[in-house]
Amino acid sequence: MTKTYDTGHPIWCAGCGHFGVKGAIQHALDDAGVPMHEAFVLAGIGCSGTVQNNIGAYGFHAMHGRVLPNAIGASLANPDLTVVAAAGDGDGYAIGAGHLVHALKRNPNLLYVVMNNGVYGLTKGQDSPTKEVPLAAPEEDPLDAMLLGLSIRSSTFLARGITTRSTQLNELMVMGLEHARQGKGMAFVEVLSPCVTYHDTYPEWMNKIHDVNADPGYRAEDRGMAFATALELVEQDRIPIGLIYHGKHPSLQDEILRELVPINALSEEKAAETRAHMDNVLAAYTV
Ligand SMILES: Cc1ncc(C[n+]2csc(CCOP(=O)(O)OP(=O)(O)O)c2C)c(N)n1
Ligand code: SF4
Repeated sequence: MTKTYDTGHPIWCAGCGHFGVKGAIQHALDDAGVPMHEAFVLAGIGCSGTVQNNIGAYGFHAMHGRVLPNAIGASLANPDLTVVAAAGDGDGYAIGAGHLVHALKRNPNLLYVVMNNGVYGLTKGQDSPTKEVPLAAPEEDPLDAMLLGLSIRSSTFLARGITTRSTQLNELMVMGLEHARQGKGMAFVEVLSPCVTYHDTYPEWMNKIHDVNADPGYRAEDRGMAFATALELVEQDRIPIGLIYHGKHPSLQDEILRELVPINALSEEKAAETRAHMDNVLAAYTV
């Protein structure tokens, strides 16, 4: 017997950017025609961490900062799943920063969406690594995750959108999902998604964004050009948005599964083995 649950209503404050991110992820899944039972959306902890409750897909609530290892495991275990991982900037760029670096290095086939609002929304507005002028350390420069991604040579898809430009955001999300589904590796899409309650950056960010794809001569496949352009913009206190980089590198699945027998957790034999093992583990705790 199976039961299908309706998606729940978001718990976010009215005006929160995360509504736009949820819409863009759902749009990309719909555009690609992914049936609900073949889509898996995982999220970390934070206001951003509830997004999977509101999307028509399997959902998983990972530990704070740990959504990427869970998502990579799922995509390796069941290559038929379309895997989307989502996190906040606190989740993804502070406690989860190490996982981001290594995921970009390994290039797994999944879409990773970070909802950047410059603060820890759920815990009431503390500085995150992307806060422009951190209250606790005003001399620190904010992290720019696109520059970080560009510095890792096996990154293959780096894009940034903003919730106020929904057409562009939808296009980036569709392209990112396609990249992952076609086995080209990890699509990393950061979305500027303001927290209207603790750090309302709508006016400021609308003045600072610069769409690199509108620049004549900008080539997203040229890592050097992407890096020089993004760095120059960041140094001018601007925020580069658009498809920043799109390149090629073997994916983690190419590397791991090329010579090994695929680890398919769905095979009957494997499932029976895993069930027997879990029964033994549980039996050990039974008094
Ligand atoms: C291991 C661990 N450390 C800290 C926390 C507390 N915590 C919950 S949400 C959160 C930050 C959320 O901020 P962000 O990831 O930016 O998402 P947002 O709420 O802004 O969407 C923190 C620090 C936690 N739940 N688990
Ligand atoms: S606290 Fe901020 S991030 Fe959280 S739901 Fe409200 S506006 Fe969104």
